[in-house]
Amino acid sequence: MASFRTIHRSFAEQVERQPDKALFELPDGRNITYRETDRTVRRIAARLVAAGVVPGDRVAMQVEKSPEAIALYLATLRIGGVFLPLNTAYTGAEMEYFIGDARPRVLVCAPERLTDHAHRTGEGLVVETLGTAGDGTLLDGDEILDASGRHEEVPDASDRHEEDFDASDRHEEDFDASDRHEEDFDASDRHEKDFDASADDPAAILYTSGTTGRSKGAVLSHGNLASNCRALLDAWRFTAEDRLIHALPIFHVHGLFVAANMALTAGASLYFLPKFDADTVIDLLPRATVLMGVPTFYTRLLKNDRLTPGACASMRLFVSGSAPLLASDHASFEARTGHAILERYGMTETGMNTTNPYDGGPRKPGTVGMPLPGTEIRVVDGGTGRALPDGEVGSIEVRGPNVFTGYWQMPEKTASEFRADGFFITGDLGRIDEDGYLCIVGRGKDLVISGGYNIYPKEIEELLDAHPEVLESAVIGVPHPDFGETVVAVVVPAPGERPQERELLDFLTADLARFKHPRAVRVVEELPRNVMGKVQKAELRKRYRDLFTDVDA
Ligand code: MCA
Ligand code: AMP
Repeated sequence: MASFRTIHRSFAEQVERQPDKALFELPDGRNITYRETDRTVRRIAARLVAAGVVPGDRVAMQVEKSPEAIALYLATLRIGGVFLPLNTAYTGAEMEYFIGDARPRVLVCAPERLTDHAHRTGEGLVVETLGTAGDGTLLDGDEILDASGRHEEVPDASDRHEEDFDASDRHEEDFDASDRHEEDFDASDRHEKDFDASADDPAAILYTSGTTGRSKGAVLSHGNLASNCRALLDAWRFTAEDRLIHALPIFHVHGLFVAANMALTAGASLYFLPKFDADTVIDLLPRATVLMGVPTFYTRLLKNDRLTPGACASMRLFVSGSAPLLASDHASFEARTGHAILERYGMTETGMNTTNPYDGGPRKPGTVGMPLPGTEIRVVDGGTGRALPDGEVGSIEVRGPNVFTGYWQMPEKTASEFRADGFFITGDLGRIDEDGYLCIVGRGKDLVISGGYNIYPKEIEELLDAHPEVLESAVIGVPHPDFGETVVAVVVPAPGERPQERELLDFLTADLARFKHPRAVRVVEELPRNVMGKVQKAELRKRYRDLFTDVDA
């Protein structure tokens, strides 16, 4: 395999190239430069090394969005750690599972949540804190660096490697994850100081429920992140001149491995917002060039009268993904602003797979475009794996340097989600249209996507079924004007019981992040089933599809 350049090394190059450029522009008016960010990266890296992190160790983070949280990500990569970001909405029970499964060496939590996690310290785990005001134990003691701002155990940004990636000799096969290396990762014979990842080394674990059951950690390699970022930079013509409005959370692929990675490696600037707010975004549009968001961003922007062509004068690109963008929103947005939103398709396990064209072709509403260079997409008969002719609906499968290395400590599950020829079975259903564009028409997997967050019905059903007044339940997604889809629970009472909606929702609180809570509970006598006894969720979705159509988003 030819050489490649990791995300952290590309960032380091930007530090050298333009140290005084603002990387982060914050709502309070503060700017943080590339050089300042690099210093924070080194500080945190030194602290992680002091906590005992060696290559391959997981570093988990559940903190609010901040520039320091991005520095923590880069620091983890720089010392060979495996970054594990967790949704800030996860509750105690959910955190228990992730920490038990991933066994991180370090957990970084918000200072105010230290007491929730303090008891974990000791069993091979160090708990650190990181706040949003430059506070937290992770940033304690600048003296951890020497007078020149360095630490002997932390590789310096400017350490150059022979094997640096040269864009001019890049080939698709450069990133073939299946093509293993002599120098394959071996934690025992690595010294942190020398750490420079090879393409197959793990860089991050992101939890996703995949098609069924408990959350699984998708292990993404340095090659996955770097190759996908490179492909997107090229596809979307993203450069150091760009000023990106970053309003996404940084614990998912979209906000971290698409938006942040692209800016950090291109040498661009980020308007770094703690969360999405339509007015704030519209205030920033006249100074920005790119926005990346989930469809809910666009639905909400369209409701705002201040969204005008003038407000978008400096913008060159609006990107949507993580959930289907309504064709009607696409059309309204173009009519209002003159910009055709560019829709793309990705997954936690694969990063980005396809994109509508930046130029050279129309951005077609209701489609997710064509495969990124180096990535192959096919539509097959889900049962037999036989390729289907264009136009026919089938199972979407993907192969390429972007596809993850496997689920954390689940070799059998990993094997079952791949075909023998290396294609990954996405669980999405689609067809290729007459122009070669992929259209996603549904999901084979039982999944609800609410405001870009994935919610797995099974997780909620298992909790509801454990309620003493519930015999069984079925959880479905129904259309919602703001979130795209929202969760409805359909419940059959245990004999003689009459469970109340409020009581059932309260029952979920300790175990389930708020965004996963059903927005409605319906109590029924029985669930519709087919002859095989399988619950007919399609029938339930039909029955309740109008529950939220009149809700004012
Ligand atoms: C917040 N709430 C939600 C959601 N977000 N409920 C359902 N679905 C949601 N997405 C709940 C909160 O718990 C709270 O409940 C209430 O709504 C308001 O919370 P708030 O924080 O104010 O919500 P918001 O700011 O309005 O957030 C909505 C949002 C946000 C902007 C759409 O959810 C968001 O940024 N989503 C992006 C998710 C994302 O990055 N997905 C990418 C995954 P209560 O008031 O009852 O307590 S990566 C991926 O999918 C792949 C790889 C890909 O292709 O990108
Ligand atoms: P996640 O598991 O969070 O990575 O979510 C990935 C899933 O989001 C995909 O398998 C799709 O079902 C869905 N998804 C992502 N982007 C799009 C899109 N542009 N249109 C429709 N569905 C999408």
